[in-house]
Amino acid sequence: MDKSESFALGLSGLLLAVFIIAILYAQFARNIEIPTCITDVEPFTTDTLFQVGEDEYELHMIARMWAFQPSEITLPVGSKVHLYVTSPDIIHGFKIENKNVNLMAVPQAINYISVTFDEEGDYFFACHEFCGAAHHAMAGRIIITADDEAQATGGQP
Ligand SMILES: [Cu+2]
Repeated sequence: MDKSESFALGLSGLLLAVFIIAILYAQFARNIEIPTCITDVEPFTTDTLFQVGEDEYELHMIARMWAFQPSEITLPVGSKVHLYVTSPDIIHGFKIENKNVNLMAVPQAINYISVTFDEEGDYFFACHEFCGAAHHAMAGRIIITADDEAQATGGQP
Protein backbone atom coordinates (compact mmCIF):
# COMPACT_ATOMS: atom_id res chain seq x y z
CA MET A 1 0.00 0.00 0.00
CA ASP A 2 1.26 3.43 -0.93
CA LYS A 3 2.20 5.77 1.92
CA SER A 4 -0.44 8.36 0.87
CA GLU A 5 -3.12 5.64 0.83
CA SER A 6 -2.17 4.59 4.36
CA PHE A 7 -2.33 8.21 5.46
CA ALA A 8 -5.78 8.72 3.87
CA LEU A 9 -7.06 5.49 5.43
CA GLY A 10 -5.69 6.42 8.87
CA LEU A 11 -7.16 9.92 8.64
CA SER A 12 -10.57 8.50 7.62
CA GLY A 13 -10.52 6.13 10.59
CA LEU A 14 -9.58 8.97 12.94
CA LEU A 15 -12.40 11.20 11.63
CA LEU A 16 -14.90 8.34 11.95
CA ALA A 17 -13.83 7.87 15.58
CA VAL A 18 -14.20 11.62 16.24
CA PHE A 19 -17.74 11.62 14.78
CA ILE A 20 -18.80 8.59 16.81
CA ILE A 21 -17.37 10.11 20.00
CA ALA A 22 -19.18 13.41 19.20
CA ILE A 23 -22.52 11.57 18.87
CA LEU A 24 -21.95 9.65 22.13
CA TYR A 25 -20.91 12.88 23.88
CA ALA A 26 -24.09 14.65 22.66
CA GLN A 27 -26.32 11.81 23.78
CA PHE A 28 -24.80 10.95 27.16
CA ALA A 29 -22.87 13.99 28.40
CA ARG A 30 -25.11 16.73 26.98
CA ASN A 31 -28.32 14.68 27.21
CA ILE A 32 -29.29 15.59 23.63
CA GLU A 33 -31.64 13.02 22.21
CA ILE A 34 -30.67 11.57 18.85
CA PRO A 35 -33.64 11.08 16.48
CA THR A 36 -34.49 7.47 15.71
CA CYS A 37 -35.56 6.13 12.31
CA ILE A 38 -38.06 3.26 12.40
CA THR A 39 -38.17 1.28 9.16
CA ASP A 40 -39.60 -2.08 10.22
CA VAL A 41 -43.25 -1.06 10.64
CA GLU A 42 -45.79 0.16 8.11
CA PRO A 43 -46.08 3.96 8.46
CA PHE A 44 -49.33 5.32 9.85
CA THR A 45 -51.74 7.00 7.42
CA THR A 46 -53.80 9.13 9.81
CA ASP A 47 -52.65 11.91 12.09
CA THR A 48 -53.41 11.18 15.73
CA LEU A 49 -52.81 12.66 19.15
CA PHE A 50 -53.48 10.64 22.25
CA GLN A 51 -52.53 10.69 25.88
CA VAL A 52 -50.21 7.91 27.06
CA GLY A 53 -49.57 9.09 30.62
CA GLU A 54 -49.92 12.04 32.95
CA ASP A 55 -48.65 15.02 30.90
CA GLU A 56 -47.41 12.59 28.26
CA TYR A 57 -48.73 12.37 24.71
CA GLU A 58 -48.06 10.51 21.50
CA LEU A 59 -48.37 12.52 18.29
CA HIS A 60 -48.43 10.97 14.83
CA MET A 61 -47.57 13.76 12.40
CA ILE A 62 -47.97 13.45 8.64
CA ALA A 63 -46.03 15.75 6.32
CA ARG A 64 -47.53 15.75 2.84
CA MET A 65 -47.52 17.97 -0.24
CA TRP A 66 -48.03 20.67 1.08
CA ALA A 67 -49.32 20.66 4.60
CA PHE A 68 -48.78 19.14 7.99
CA GLN A 69 -51.49 17.01 9.56
CA PRO A 70 -52.27 18.17 12.20
CA SER A 71 -51.23 21.75 11.60
CA GLU A 72 -52.28 23.03 15.01
CA ILE A 73 -51.88 21.22 18.30
CA THR A 74 -52.83 22.43 21.78
CA LEU A 75 -51.20 20.89 24.83
CA PRO A 76 -50.88 21.78 28.51
CA VAL A 77 -47.62 23.23 29.79
CA GLY A 78 -45.19 20.54 30.96
CA SER A 79 -46.27 18.06 28.29
CA LYS A 80 -43.84 15.45 27.08
CA VAL A 81 -44.60 14.55 23.47
CA HIS A 82 -43.48 11.36 21.75
CA LEU A 83 -43.34 12.64 18.20
CA TYR A 84 -43.54 10.33 15.20
CA VAL A 85 -43.25 11.83 11.72
CA THR A 86 -43.73 10.28 8.30
CA SER A 87 -44.62 11.25 4.74
CA PRO A 88 -46.95 9.57 2.23
CA ASP A 89 -45.38 11.18 -0.82
CA ILE A 90 -41.92 12.77 -0.93
CA ILE A 91 -39.26 13.82 1.57
CA HIS A 92 -40.17 16.75 3.80
CA GLY A 93 -38.60 18.25 6.90
CA PHE A 94 -40.01 19.01 10.33
CA LYS A 95 -38.38 21.61 12.54
CA ILE A 96 -39.84 23.15 15.70
CA GLU A 97 -38.70 26.70 16.35
CA ASN A 98 -36.89 27.23 19.67
CA LYS A 99 -36.75 23.50 20.34
CA ASN A 100 -34.05 21.00 19.60
CA VAL A 101 -36.27 19.15 17.13
CA ASN A 102 -35.25 18.72 13.52
CA LEU A 103 -36.49 15.62 11.73
CA MET A 104 -36.84 14.37 8.20
CA ALA A 105 -40.24 13.11 7.05
CA VAL A 106 -39.40 10.17 4.82
CA PRO A 107 -41.80 7.98 2.79
CA GLN A 108 -41.94 4.37 4.05
CA ALA A 109 -40.17 5.31 7.29
CA ILE A 110 -41.05 6.90 10.62
CA ASN A 111 -38.73 9.25 12.49
CA TYR A 112 -39.06 9.60 16.24
CA ILE A 113 -37.96 11.99 18.95
CA SER A 114 -39.43 13.02 22.29
CA VAL A 115 -39.72 16.64 23.31
CA THR A 116 -40.90 18.32 26.53
CA PHE A 117 -42.61 21.72 26.53
CA ASP A 118 -41.82 23.33 29.89
CA GLU A 119 -42.78 26.86 28.90
CA GLU A 120 -46.05 28.35 27.77
CA GLY A 121 -46.26 29.82 24.28
CA ASP A 122 -46.60 29.20 20.57
CA TYR A 123 -44.01 26.89 19.02
CA PHE A 124 -44.06 27.24 15.27
CA PHE A 125 -42.96 24.38 13.07
CA ALA A 126 -42.14 24.30 9.37
CA CYS A 127 -40.82 22.16 6.57
CA HIS A 128 -37.11 22.74 6.03
CA GLU A 129 -36.65 20.65 2.89
CA PHE A 130 -37.55 22.29 -0.40
CA CYS A 131 -40.34 19.95 -1.52
CA GLY A 132 -42.06 21.75 -4.38
CA ALA A 133 -44.37 24.57 -5.40
CA ALA A 134 -46.12 25.16 -2.08
CA HIS A 135 -43.24 24.26 0.23
CA HIS A 136 -43.51 27.72 1.81
CA ALA A 137 -47.05 26.87 3.00
CA MET A 138 -45.93 23.89 5.07
CA ALA A 139 -46.10 25.30 8.57
CA GLY A 140 -48.08 25.03 11.76
CA ARG A 141 -47.87 25.59 15.48
CA ILE A 142 -47.98 23.87 18.81
CA ILE A 143 -49.80 25.94 21.40
CA ILE A 144 -48.63 25.28 24.94
CA THR A 145 -51.14 26.63 27.42
CA ALA A 146 -51.20 26.93 31.20
CA ASP A 147 -55.01 26.96 31.12
CA ASP A 148 -56.10 23.96 33.21
CA GLU A 149 -59.39 23.77 31.34
CA ALA A 150 -57.75 23.47 27.93
CA GLN A 151 -58.01 20.11 26.19
CA ALA A 152 -55.19 18.54 24.25
CA THR A 153 -56.24 18.91 20.62
CA GLY A 154 -54.78 18.28 17.22
CA GLY A 155 -55.09 15.29 14.97
CA GLN A 156 -57.73 12.66 15.30
CA PRO A 157 -58.33 11.25 18.79
CU1 LIG B 1 -41.06 21.56 2.12
